[in-house]
Amino acid sequence: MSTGRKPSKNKVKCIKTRMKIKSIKANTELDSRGEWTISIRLKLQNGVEAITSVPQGKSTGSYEAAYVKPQIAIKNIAKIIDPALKGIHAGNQNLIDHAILKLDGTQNKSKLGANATLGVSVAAAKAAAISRDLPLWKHIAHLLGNKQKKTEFPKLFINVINGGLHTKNNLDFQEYLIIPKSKNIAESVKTGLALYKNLGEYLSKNFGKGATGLGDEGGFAPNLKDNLEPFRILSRVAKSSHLQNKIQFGLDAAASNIKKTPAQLTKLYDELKSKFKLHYLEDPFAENDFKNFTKLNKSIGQTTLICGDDLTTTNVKRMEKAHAAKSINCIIIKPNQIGTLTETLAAIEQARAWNWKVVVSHRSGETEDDFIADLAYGSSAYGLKLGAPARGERIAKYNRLLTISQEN
Ligand code: 2PG
Ligand code: MG
Repeated sequence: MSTGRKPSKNKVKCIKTRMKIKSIKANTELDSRGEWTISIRLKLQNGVEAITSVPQGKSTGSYEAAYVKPQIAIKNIAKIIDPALKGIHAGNQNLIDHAILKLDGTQNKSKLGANATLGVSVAAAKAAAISRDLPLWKHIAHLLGNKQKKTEFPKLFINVINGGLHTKNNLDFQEYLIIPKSKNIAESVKTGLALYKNLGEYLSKNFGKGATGLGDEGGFAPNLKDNLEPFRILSRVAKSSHLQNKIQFGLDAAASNIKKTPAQLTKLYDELKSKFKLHYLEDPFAENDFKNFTKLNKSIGQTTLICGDDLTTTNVKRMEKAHAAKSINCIIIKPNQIGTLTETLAAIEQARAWNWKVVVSHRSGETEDDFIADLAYGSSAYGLKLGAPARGERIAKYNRLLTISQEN
């Protein structure tokens, strides 16, 4: 999805000075699961317009900001947000987001809906970037006070085998990830693609054509003999593809949705760690189990990233709890878990101050909006979790990163 209409160079100066919000309208559209979500069209007085659309999770944490039904979000934007934000300068993200917070007035955006607030917040950033004639990632870097011209590309966290709530197979764990080692984006994409394609061949040859059906995030969704079998298969395929030195393995257990005890889970993680050198482990325990996160972080956190998603929900208050307990060394950032860009950037800054690795993430119900690619690159995130290189809504993020690499 494009970020909107781009002005010709000679109009840029005038456009920069007339960045006030003129109108904000929302509409329904479908996400990648065929469920209704919303898209937002924000216009500035200078004629620039930006469009954004909002993703939706399935394995959502209970501490995430609340969505409201699409029709209610649309009404809230028309009746409450649009009249209040008219005339505000789109470059003043802080002012916009604080105005939104004040209009909402709840702890978790339950009045306006985090789908409404995030859509407006991101659309304002997009419109400001267009007006400033900057790529969105650079505008985001400026919002973070980071003025350097070049930043590093995030590592790709590619979900190649799906389980849990994202499909209907027998795997308890939600996401089996490969992480190409390179930060050169074209090389990482090539490595990811090669492994994903060879994995498809392997599954179809060994388990029949039915094994190559896809889950919500584009990874294959076969029934396999146990929860560790995907890594045995991935190791074999990586070896036969001569990619074993070019990738690392990761897992999003999404353990809030798994009926296993912490002791059973810990046993599996120990095996994963020793047999497959697990580099990354997200939500290894349920969303309130800070204690077991802490134990695991203490035992393997030196060499494995122990990452909070449902545990922390991009929310600084939850992050403070995790920090005090030393539960994690890495955090998932999902803008829609908190509901404004300003709060998302605050979470990133806080994580960085604690030396946690930052992994920006998509949702399982995505749209073609490629905003998270700019967010990951503009904030110099360690990683971007973006699903398999299949299906348009995931490919949009890969392609945006490839485009950004040309903008440098
Ligand atoms: C997760 C996400 C994205 P969902 O758990 O990390 O991969 O899934 O959007 O369903 O919460
Ligand atoms: Mg997760």
